[in-house]
Amino acid sequence: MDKILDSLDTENHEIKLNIDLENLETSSIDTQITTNNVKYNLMNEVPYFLMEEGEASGTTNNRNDDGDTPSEYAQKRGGEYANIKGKNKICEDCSNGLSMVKEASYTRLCKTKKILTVNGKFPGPTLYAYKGDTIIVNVRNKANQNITIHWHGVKLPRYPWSDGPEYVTQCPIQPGHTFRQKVIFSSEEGTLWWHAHSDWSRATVHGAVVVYPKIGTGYPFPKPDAEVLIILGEWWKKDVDEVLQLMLATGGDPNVSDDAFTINGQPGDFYPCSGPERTFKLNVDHGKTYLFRMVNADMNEIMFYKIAKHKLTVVGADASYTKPLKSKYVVLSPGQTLDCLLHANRRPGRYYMAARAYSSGIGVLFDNTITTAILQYNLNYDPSSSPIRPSLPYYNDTSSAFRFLGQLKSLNSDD
Ligand SMILES: [Cu+2]
Repeated sequence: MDKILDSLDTENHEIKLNIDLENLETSSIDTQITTNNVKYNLMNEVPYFLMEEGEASGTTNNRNDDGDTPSEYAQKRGGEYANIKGKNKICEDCSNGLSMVKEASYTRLCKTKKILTVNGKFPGPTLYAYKGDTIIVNVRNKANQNITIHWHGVKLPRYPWSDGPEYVTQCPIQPGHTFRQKVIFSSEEGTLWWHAHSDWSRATVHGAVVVYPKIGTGYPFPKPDAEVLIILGEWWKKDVDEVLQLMLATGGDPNVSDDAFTINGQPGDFYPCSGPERTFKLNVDHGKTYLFRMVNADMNEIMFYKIAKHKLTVVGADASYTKPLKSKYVVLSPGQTLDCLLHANRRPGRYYMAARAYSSGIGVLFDNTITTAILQYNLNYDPSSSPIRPSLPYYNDTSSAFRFLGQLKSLNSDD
């Protein structure tokens, strides 16, 4: 059995975790979570990399204004650091420390197929860190194809050796092999994502990265009551490799027939052969504020996203804070992330959130369908009622797309 060790070094502000790539239907994984204070000597691991002491890694001399080390501060905050370790458990049933047997395959739109995943999850597991953390990730490739894992939007200052793009910053990880990589979170704060960076494998091999403010600091907005991941993705009925090969052979656009967009892995209520069990549902409490951590993990499409009767206030993009921007809809380019605040202050009930592609190219094929999920107020809705629908911008509404994008401003900008 394969063993996965995940440990947290609070003194050195490091998290270590393993992720396994696997083809569903074929693998079982044991996961063990331990906490210990193993000290990693990064300089020994990467002998050709020169880093000035304390720089970028965020692992040394890291004290807040009160003089606390991260672990001291974490104790004051009720073990918040321990919680983040718990969040990084990338097993489904870790109650015994050693557990998790993965089963089978994914079914969407009445078709079952094997997909490449990390730990059998689609979307993949979320990686949590604090700004300044250094994370060690062991990737074991149990698939039958080469793979790399890329840390999208992580600057990795002066450390490009494990950034992911195949044959650019690293060789691919071959089937059966393991690659140990270091991810340095220096100035990023907010939401990012990780994904495979070999051909189209990222279509299913991806997940969110959440970077919290450095311990001792906070958000530049009132702390939300809770946070929610919203990952926009796609479901291809064909094997994604087939889609890619066909596209390359014809020189045209990817075949988009019968496919779907997804919200957190689910197409929603309006696709043929989809329905309530294939719809992501978000329960909210009236009066609370939620931080939506949004990722557009689509291969190619810019997406409009909107929640019926609710506005979103954008407060960050690509792990940088923005000036607050209140909008009835948001636009995310492929690969982009947004942090948005949602105030659950509308009449209690059920509301659709929906996303569709923006496409203005004449003659360009694209998937002109709408994916949906449901926002519903706890204890205040009739589960049989039909949610209120939002009116999304039309697919070729260039002015709406650019109006939104043009209004995004850095928190530090003058205007
Ligand atoms: Cu990327």
